Amino acid sequence: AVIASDRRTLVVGLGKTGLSCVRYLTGLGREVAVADSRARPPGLEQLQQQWPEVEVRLGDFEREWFCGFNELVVSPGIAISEPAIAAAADRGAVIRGDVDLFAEAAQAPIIAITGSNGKTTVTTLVGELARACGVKAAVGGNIGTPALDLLTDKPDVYILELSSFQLETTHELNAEVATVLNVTDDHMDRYPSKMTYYQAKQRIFRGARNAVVNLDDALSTPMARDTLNFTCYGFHRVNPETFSTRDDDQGVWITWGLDNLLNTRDLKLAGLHNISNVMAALALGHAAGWPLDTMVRAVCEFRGLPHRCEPVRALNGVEFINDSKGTNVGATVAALDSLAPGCERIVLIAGGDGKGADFSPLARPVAEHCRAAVLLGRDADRLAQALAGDVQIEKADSMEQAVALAARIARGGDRVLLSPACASFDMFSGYEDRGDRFRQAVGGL
Ligand code: UMA
Ligand code: ADP
Repeated sequence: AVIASDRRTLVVGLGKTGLSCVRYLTGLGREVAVADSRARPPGLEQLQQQWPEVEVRLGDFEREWFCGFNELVVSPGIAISEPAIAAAADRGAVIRGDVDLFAEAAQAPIIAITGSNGKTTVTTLVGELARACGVKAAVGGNIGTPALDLLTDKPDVYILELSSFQLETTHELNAEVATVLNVTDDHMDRYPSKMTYYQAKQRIFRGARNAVVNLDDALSTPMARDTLNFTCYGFHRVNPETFSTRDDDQGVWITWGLDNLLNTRDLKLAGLHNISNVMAALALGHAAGWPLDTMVRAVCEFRGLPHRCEPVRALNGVEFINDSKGTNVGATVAALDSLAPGCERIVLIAGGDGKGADFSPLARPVAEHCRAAVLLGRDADRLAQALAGDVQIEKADSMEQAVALAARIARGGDRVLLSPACASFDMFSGYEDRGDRFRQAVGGL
């Protein structure tokens, strides 16, 4: 490796993450420079006000300049395969992310959660369990607050939601408890293969002491398991030291070993996938050493989050459900399979930016559960191709039109489900905006 001349750290990206890195590094007395490919990145004004001495270069990344640094801290929204970053790495520069800096500095145990779906729900729920157990928790990461901004909280425990992008640039997380909830395709526009996406997620186990393993998804198991303790969960796998479920004449129970912990009708969350999320949260809390009885009481209070299989309105016997956060194929498959048992048929509203995904896994649940699919957004045609022959298909140009069409098609006892299997950025400012527009349209019926 060549020793580069610039002693500063180059912070690449000036979103929430970039700003948190500047704040943290300058707080340590380190010098930084910033690059962002956008002409007007979101944190620019704040940077110029608070740290006027920091050099910022905007627009196309400059290869030569990047190669002058020994350390690059790269935001999750930027691929490390970007030519200027790859060139700096080839010259011997260390490429890391905000979570790597965080892991080095954290003084309290870390509970780390990744997976293709359910991350935000499980992370929020584990935060609630901590609170109920009297444990002071700092909750952040991909869920919203950048990890480095949690350091000043001085908590008893950190609870982090981590994306594959954040894990790619993390060398050793050293989590007390780590989990990969599940792996189905996502972000195929950023990964050359399923394998590289899976490997990024597996990095969460580096240096971990305890792993929480989903027995229903083989890809949840750590690849390197030498020194790890396991806590397992999964449907219908009643055995010692495992969170599971059991059916009897009173319904479905969540169990620990041979004991019934709670009846799922006492949960305020809907859907089978949420029973899986509850088991995951209990397993994480258990691995962290928190008392089961307190956690059981707290999971029964948890109401879930907006835009995730959220009931919006019942009208003429039709229930409208907002699952705008269903942004990949696996999420929509789970939402359909989870919500179908409670209704006659589902009218699905889907479509948007598919991020390069293969839509074919949707064909089976759509054929089984749907009366019709109303499609919108950039990948509506590709989606229609994947579903062709299995179901009535309609196209819409706007959310208002999609909702009106779906309402016309639905019959009493049906559910109208917005679960797009796609990102929203082709038509909306984000999944919240998309879900809000759905709510408004439903309210206006
Ligand atoms: N960007 C550029 N040029 C740059 C830098 C960024 O075009 O030089 C673009 C990126 O392509 C992206 C956007 O700017 O479209 C934001 O990227 P960023 O890295 O600046 O993002 P932050 O604002 O720092 O927010 C990030 C996470 N965003 C991403 O991973 C894209 C947030 O997750 C996270 O909450 C935040 O850090 C705090 O940790 C959001 C997300 O969408 C919710 N995550 C993806 C997901 O959940 O599917 C992974
Ligand atoms: P993430 O943060 O990983 O995107 P969320 O908790 O926000 O996950 O849930 C997003 C969507 O993923 C939900 O609206 C639902 O459709 C689906 N989902 C949630 N939990 C699971 C799960 N355990 N397995 C499969 N799909 C899930």
